[in-house]
Amino acid sequence: SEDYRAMWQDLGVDLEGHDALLAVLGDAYRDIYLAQKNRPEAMAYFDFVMSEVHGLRIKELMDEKREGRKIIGSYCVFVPEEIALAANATLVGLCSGADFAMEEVERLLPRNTCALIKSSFGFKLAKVCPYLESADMVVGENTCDGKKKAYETLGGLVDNLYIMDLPQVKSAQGRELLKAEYLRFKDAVEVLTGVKITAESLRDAIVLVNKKRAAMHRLLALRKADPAPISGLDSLLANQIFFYDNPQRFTESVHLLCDELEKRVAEKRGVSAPRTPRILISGCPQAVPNWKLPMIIEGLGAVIVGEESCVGERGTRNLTDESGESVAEMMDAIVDRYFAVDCAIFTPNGERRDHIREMVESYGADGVIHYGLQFCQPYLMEAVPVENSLEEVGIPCLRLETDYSMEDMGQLKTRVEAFVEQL
Ligand code: BJ8
Repeated sequence: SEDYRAMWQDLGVDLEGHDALLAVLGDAYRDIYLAQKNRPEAMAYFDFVMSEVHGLRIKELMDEKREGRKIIGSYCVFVPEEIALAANATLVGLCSGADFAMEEVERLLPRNTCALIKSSFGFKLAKVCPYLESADMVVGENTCDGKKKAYETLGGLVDNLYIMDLPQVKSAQGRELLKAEYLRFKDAVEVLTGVKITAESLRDAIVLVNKKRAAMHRLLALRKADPAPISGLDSLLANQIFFYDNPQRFTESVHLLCDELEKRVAEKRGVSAPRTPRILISGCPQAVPNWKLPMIIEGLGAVIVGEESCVGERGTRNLTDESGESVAEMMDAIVDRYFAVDCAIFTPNGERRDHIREMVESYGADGVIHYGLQFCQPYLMEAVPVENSLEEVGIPCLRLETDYSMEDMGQLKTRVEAFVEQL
């Protein structure tokens, strides 16, 4: 609408590039999502959110800003939403799931940089992400080498970039570092918003985010059923929208979806026939609108029953303890909760292999497809030990390496097809 165009323009969004992005996004959504069969009716809410991804949700954020709230953008699940919420800020995930302005990007970053990092630069350089443009603070975290070095350059493009250091080892010293960084982040957010976090506001925030995660846990549990009541594509969409929707409304919508899925499970109705080959995806995050791999897998007649990913169960697995009474106690609980995230930037990272095996078992997966983005050292390096650990328990694993382009579609299809046939 005209109102949205004016809003985007006020934000400094490049309207022409943005039109092009929305057109591609709309087409992809129609071809990949709306073309699916047997979708739950409650997915209508998520379709609506996607159709308004740069419209209504941005308008809501602008309304929040007018009321004095601040918007914080994040690229990683290590940035605690609880701290932002408790200080009267809204946290949004900055998605980075599509190639954009690649020529300009490659003038700043080496060609052999992962697609996710390139994408985050592309959205900034082309000024096509209203979330990024509306953010009062953008948090970059020292995770993989690619991201931490890229943020040095991004600092020259984003004037409110805040860098959070992260440990690499799950030791007592590692935990101390994470705690110090979360306390420093809390101070920075309080300065940004001018609102001091209290025990009450922090508890409310912890409860709110826990509810959002618990709703996702309910969704995940329903996917254990055979036939699976929901496609991997639709579940991935919920996991993606998790990062930028209004938390309360998102939680309610996931529960409505689960109510419907519960009925499906009771009636043994699924998105596909019983005993359809069940796949667990494991690896790099799949940010909006990166739907390439699930589109291929489910297009070949398999069903994805879980995502071992930050846009998935690695991101939502644990709840934060709600019993702390002081801000200090609750900050400790937050540190404990996030310190358990088994990202491949940690060494050693055996928990991730254990989690993958647990997930295979609980979701009844027949095989694992390891999704590695090209040039992503942490996940590509871990792919081999992941495969070996699955081999020990007789679970086949297909290691894929890809990017956001569509050039390898044919090759990927051939490999996934051969893999699915052997299951
Ligand atoms: S907690 S997975 S969201 S860092 S794909 S940019 S690792 S080269 S995204 Fe991540 Fe946080 Fe970890 Fe999760 Fe680097 Fe690999 Fe690119 Fe990656």
